[in-house]
Parts: sequence; structure tokens; C-alpha cells
Amino acid sequence: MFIDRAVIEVRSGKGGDGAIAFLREKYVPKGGPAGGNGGRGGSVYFRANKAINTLFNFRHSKTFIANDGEKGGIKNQYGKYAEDVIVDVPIGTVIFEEKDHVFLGDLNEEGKMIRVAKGGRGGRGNSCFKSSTNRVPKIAENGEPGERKRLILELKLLADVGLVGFPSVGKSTLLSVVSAARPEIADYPFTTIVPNLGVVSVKDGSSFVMADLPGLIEGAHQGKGLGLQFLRHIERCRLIVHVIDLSNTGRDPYEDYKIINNELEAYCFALEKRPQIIVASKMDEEGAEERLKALKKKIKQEIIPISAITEEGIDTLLYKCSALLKETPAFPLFDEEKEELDHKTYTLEEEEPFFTVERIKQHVWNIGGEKMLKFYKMTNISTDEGMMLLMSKIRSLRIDDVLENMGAEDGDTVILDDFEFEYVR
Ligand SMILES: Nc1nc2c(ncn2[C@@H]2O[C@H](COP(=O)(O)OP(=O)(O)OP(=O)(O)O)[C@@H](O)[C@H]2O)c(=O)[nH]1
Ligand SMILES: [Mg+2]
Repeated sequence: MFIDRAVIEVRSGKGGDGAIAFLREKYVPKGGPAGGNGGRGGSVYFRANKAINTLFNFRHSKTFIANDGEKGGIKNQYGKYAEDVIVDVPIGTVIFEEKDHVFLGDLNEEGKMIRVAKGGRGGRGNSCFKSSTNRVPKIAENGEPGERKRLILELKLLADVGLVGFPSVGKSTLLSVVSAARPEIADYPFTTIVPNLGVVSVKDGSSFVMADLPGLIEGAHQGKGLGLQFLRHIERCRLIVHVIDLSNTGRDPYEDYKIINNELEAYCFALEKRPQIIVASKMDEEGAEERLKALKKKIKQEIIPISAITEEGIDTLLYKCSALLKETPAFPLFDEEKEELDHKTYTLEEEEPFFTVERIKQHVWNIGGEKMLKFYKMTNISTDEGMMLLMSKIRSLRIDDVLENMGAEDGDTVILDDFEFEYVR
């Protein structure tokens, strides 16, 4: 079976806890703080890999787990970072978080990677905090927890041209005539339940990928027939070839045409705006010419008559496809620009941000902002409790994430008024 949807779980690792320790060396009367930072927990990434074709391996609700970061050590030793987990999926996999169906990314290019669960930051050990009022702090941060998410993976085919139409209109037959694909062909509806792909070489030297898609019926956008499954695939096609059966089906070809177009419109991706080539199939059948004449009166657009048996019209159709593809851009499914990270959100949310971050020289950063400075002044960091309160504020404001986005490196110094601490990756 062709699996094109899977629900899985991912868990990133927790950051290692920071350590509390003090130097006690023989000739150093008052040893300073020496607790190291915890290491970052592993993240989980998904990567598009052309060697994988289906989501078959994900069928039994799998879980991908990255390890936790190591705890910080006593003599200022850093805890080890946990390895990231990279999961390879087919090109064309789109990832959503199950909760609220939040879009996480579209793996539409070989090698593209998306982080789906971020490893927790390591906690700072007590050697990270430097203040004139609290020289020997006995506090450390715990590592940040990892994330746990349930994800929906959907594979959408990457075809240039999608064949659309009622069941049994001859879509698979057409694909078998123009490419090396060997889809199943039969005169009962819904012969094709999974799309077949074929590479079409046109005599002008161009080539494109054509997909024969499962037949569509009225109500498909609500899940009738193979409805939604089918529509999911066609989202990927740049060009639609709409096949109308002109043999004696007992149906009205123009009604067929309208029903299919209504279904495309009812599905939310504005499919009806894509270029569409209209094909009249089975022209070798009796009465087809008359039905074509009648149809031409009702449809203003050009109709290309074809027969898979006599091969009438096939070349005309392929030239038309290749010409239209040349002028049709790919359709992005989502505007990925809009999906950026935390620190953009913080500037958007607040008119006057709680804090600002500024790079004052290489590896040194300054935190400012009226509200932040006020909070700092009101927090008594000469006590360990006060310092802990300040650090949890810094964490809840996600200042480390902002530093990360601005390019801070592990071990950089962060200054907040007369208090200093280390940036931890
Ligand atoms: N006479 C004639 N019959 C055709 C032609 N093309 C296809 N057929 C017949 O129409 C029937 C259906 O063909 P398919 O290619 O399986 O149709 P389909 O559109 O893929 O159907 P589904 O997969 O069920 O949606 C088969 O019996 C084919 O032999 C044609 O050009 N002329
Ligand atoms: Mg078919």
C-alpha cells in the first residue's frame, strides 16, 4: 500500500543541569564558583532525502527521541551536548503539528532540513554569574526541558502535470501511452487508488513529470470517493490536464466538466486558478465527434481531442503542456517567510519591548530596555534567591533565544547593568 500520511511523535532532549561547585585549591584562600554549564539536549530534525519514496516506514506511529544533555561538572567542566536526531523523509513531505494543525514546514527540496523539536538549553553553572554584590553564588540553573510533539506527515507528490477527471475517463491509459509508467487500467471506477508518476519526453526535447490521479466525483472535497486523498496530491501540480470522457458514458460531458471544476474550487487551495488544459478523451468511440461539437459550444476554452488507441492529438497535448509549463511557476503551498522564530514575535507583540539586546563588541552583549532595568534594580541579587529570580525572568523572556538569533556564541559575555553572565548555547 502507498502510505502518504503518518502520525508520529518526537521528543527532544532536556538540557543538562548546571553545576554548583567551588574551587578549593591549597593556596587559594577563598575559592571562587566553579560549577560548569549543562550541555544542550538533542534536537529532532526532519530532512528531505530523495532515496526515500514513501512514508511506509512511519506507518506504526513511531517515536523519535533525542537524548538529554549532560550535567555540568565541578571544575568548570561543561556537560556534553547530546547528538541531534535526523529523520529522513521523502521529498515532498509536509509537516504539521497535530495540535491545532500548525504548519511546521515543507520539505520540498533534496537535503532541506527542518527542526521539529528543539533540544533544551543547558543550565548555567554557578561559575557563570558574576556580580559585585554576590561573588560566590550558590545557585545554578536546571536544564531547559525538551519538547514533545505529535506530528502529522503528509506526502504530496511532486508532479508538473496532474491528470484530473471522473473515474474511468482514461487518465491512466493516457499516462501509459506517453510515459514508461505502467499503471493499472480497467473499465471500473477507482482503478487507480494511488497516483502513478511518469516522465514524459516531448519531441521538442523538453520533459516533465505527469501524475495519473485517482478519479474524482461530486463531493470529493468533503471526502467522497477517494476525494481528499486525491486533492492532496494535486496541490503539487503546476498544470492540470482535465480529461473529459467523450465515449457514450450516459452522462453529459459538460456536466462532468462543471462538477470537476466545482470540486477543485471547493478545495481550499485556489486550484481553479492554475492553468488547465482541457482534453476530450476516447475520440475513437462512436458518437464522440458529435459530443465534442456540442461541448465546444459550451466551453469557450480550447479543447484538445485525443485517443489513446489511435494516438490522435497526443503530440498536440504534450506540446501544449510543455509550452504552458515553461511559463508557469511552481505554486508554493505556504508562505514560509511568515513562519519565523521567537524573536520576531517578541518585537511584534510589544510596542515597547521589555528588553533590548545589543552587541557591544565581539562576544560581548548588552541587555537594556527600561522595563528590564527596572526589574533588575528591584531584584536583590546579593541573595541567591534574588539571583535565581532574575535568571528565571531572563529565561521566561527567552533572551537566550534572541541572543542565538543574533549570532551569540557559546561562552559569550552578557551584561545587564552591573551583572554579568555567560551565554549558553
Ligand atoms: N476506446 C477507448 N477506450 C479508452 C481510451 N482510453 C482509455 N480507455 C478505456 O477506458 C477504461 C478506463 O481507463 P483508465 O485509464 O483505467 O481510466 P482512469 O481515468 O485511469 O480511471 P480511474 O483510475 O478509475 O480513475 C479502460 O477500459 C480503458 O481501456 C481511449 O482512448 N479509447
Ligand atoms: Mg486510473
